[in-house]
Amino acid sequence: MAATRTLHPETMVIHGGHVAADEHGALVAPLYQSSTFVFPDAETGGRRFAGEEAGYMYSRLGNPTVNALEQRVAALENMPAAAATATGMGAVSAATMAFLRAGDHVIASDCVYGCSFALFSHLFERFGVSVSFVDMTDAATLEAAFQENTRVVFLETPANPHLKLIDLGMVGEVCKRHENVKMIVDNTFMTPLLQQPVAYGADLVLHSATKYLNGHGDVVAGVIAGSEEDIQLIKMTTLKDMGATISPHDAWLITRGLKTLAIRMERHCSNADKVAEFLARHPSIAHIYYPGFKQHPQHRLVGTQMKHAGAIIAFELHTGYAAAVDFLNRLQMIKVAVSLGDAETLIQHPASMTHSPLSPEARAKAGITDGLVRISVGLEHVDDIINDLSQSLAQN
Ligand code: 3LM
Repeated sequence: MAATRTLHPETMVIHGGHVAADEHGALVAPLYQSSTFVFPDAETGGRRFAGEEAGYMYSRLGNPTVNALEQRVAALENMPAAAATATGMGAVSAATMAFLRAGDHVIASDCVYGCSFALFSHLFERFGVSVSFVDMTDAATLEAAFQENTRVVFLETPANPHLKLIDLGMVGEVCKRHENVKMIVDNTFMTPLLQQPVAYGADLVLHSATKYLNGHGDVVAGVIAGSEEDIQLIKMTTLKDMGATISPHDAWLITRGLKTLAIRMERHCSNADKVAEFLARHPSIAHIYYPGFKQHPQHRLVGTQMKHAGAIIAFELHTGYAAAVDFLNRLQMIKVAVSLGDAETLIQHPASMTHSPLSPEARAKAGITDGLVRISVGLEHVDDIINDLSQSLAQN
């Protein structure tokens, strides 16, 4: 493991972490599609369950193929350990709930993915955990939100759907002033290649691996990276007992997808720069949200905490909801679908899709208007993406 840390990220996506060799010398780590593992004798089984001896027992508790993925992501996030999960929401729920009990308090950034918002605001409340959604672009606002019982600070940067950025170093500094607080960062939009939250004090970094990490639109999954102690706690409590465990087959597919992450991100990002420029110049576009532009309020974080602005763009048409829907319906190549980070360019309407779990008031507070559209720029030739957008906008 230590040696892989010295490799470049482009190499780490291929070689990072320990991936078990098989007895035949296969290049690709085998897929252990097995629910359970046979013990050489009953005493060994007992010792493994007692935690006295290392070894696999049952795939909800651990699996070699899953472990290979976990080690690779841990190496990429520059963290000692990782836990793969069945979905990104499995990662969000397992990572947060492992550190919470009734009476505790969570601070979450005021713009997060719709189901994270729903988990925090609806489900947590039922279990006696209170949540403050705050604007984390301001250190004083964040500091003022702390209570004696705050145990988790959760944020996304760039935020889904409109790419607000949060200064991770500032949040890390504020969190350090408080005891017993876990800083948890959802790094889905960036990938570990564009942003490494551990460098700024994050305790846990998680992903919807459904998105860029897998990158091929054929898996729903998540992953959490952190210290050995925190990851062990998550694996042995919220993951083991609530059961959002990833299937070995999905873990194998993600390990495969990861190999091309670096070259995919290069193309996603260069395409996004050109698509953003096209949209910004188009007369039908009222407002564009893209961290790569100087006008973006937190643009200073691009090139510092982020290596690139990423490949998600949000924009508003002059004419609101009806025009946004008509615009989506006229697209020919670009797919109208939620999710992001796939080879295909995907476009969606946050207010009625990804962020529909928020009430209209909560959406307004988070700045998600009815005219907002979010595009995940794919890997196609950029001219084909722009031509499709152009033909649909021309009819606006
Ligand atoms: C989406 N997002 O289209 P899964 N964290 C972030 C995310 O964007 C997501 C998750 C966690 C979208 C999914 S909406 C019905 C489709 C920043 C997912 C949750 O559980 O793997 O979907 O990840 O924005």
